[in-house]
Amino acid sequence: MTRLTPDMIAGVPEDKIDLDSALMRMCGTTVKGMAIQAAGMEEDYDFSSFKVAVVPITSGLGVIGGFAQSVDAIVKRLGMNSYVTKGTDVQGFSEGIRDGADMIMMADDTMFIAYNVREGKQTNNSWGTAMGYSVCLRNAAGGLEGKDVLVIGAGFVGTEAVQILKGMGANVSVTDIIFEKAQALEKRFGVKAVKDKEEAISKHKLILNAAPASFPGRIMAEGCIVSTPGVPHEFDEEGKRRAKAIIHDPLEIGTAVMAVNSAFYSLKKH
Ligand code: 2YJ
Repeated sequence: MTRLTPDMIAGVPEDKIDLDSALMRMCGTTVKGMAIQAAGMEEDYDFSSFKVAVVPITSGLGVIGGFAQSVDAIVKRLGMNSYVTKGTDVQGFSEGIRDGADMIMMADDTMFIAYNVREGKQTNNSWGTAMGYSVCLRNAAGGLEGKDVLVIGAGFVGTEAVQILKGMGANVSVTDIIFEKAQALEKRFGVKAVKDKEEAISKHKLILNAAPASFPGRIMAEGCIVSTPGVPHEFDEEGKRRAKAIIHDPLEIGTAVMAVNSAFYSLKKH
């Protein structure tokens, strides 16, 4: 799993990439609209009564400069009442509980979760990322029913994406540099494992790239749509020209889906 670096998320708190405009252009929804769809809901919601504590975590490789502040800003853009705890780790968690937070968000080197305190339920970033990028792909493609979709990468996000995209009615193929991992998903979920990644890319107009690598534009199909959460993120000029849309951000799509999904554990009840 790739670790984010401060430079990858540098513009997130101030919304420098203006993801709302980019998603609106490519997929027809705002970030909040996409996240609401990803949580299986339709109408707009006012999340302002929902209090979120973001806890910086020092374990493992430690705090990533700007990470908690980025998560906080993303959650605020959804209209939630968010703040970064003063304390870190268990102290920060305890602070959130003490202050009456409805949700605690925190990440170490392997997991990033939103914990709904009221319901005792967690939403993890692998699912949030796979769901968010699948919804974006579906919206950009005008639906996925009966369409061929390639998932690159059979890790945590890829495994979630395979199931989600299949559930959206797509004919899913999956590829991984370790072919056995793609074959394992074929066996588990009845999707198609493909060995030749480059050939698969050139044959697909709809791609969810859940691997921490991009690919050369010369092998991309004209007019393809690439939903690509992986970091580092880099597509060459030819790729950018050939693609109808390249959907990417370093943190916001997955985080927004986690937060909104977590909030709905409480709000769906009322
Ligand atoms: O609180 C902090 O600043 C750090 N402990 C954040 C660590 C963020 N974690 C990562 O970037 C890992 N790659 C895990 C992310 C999970 C993505 N599915």
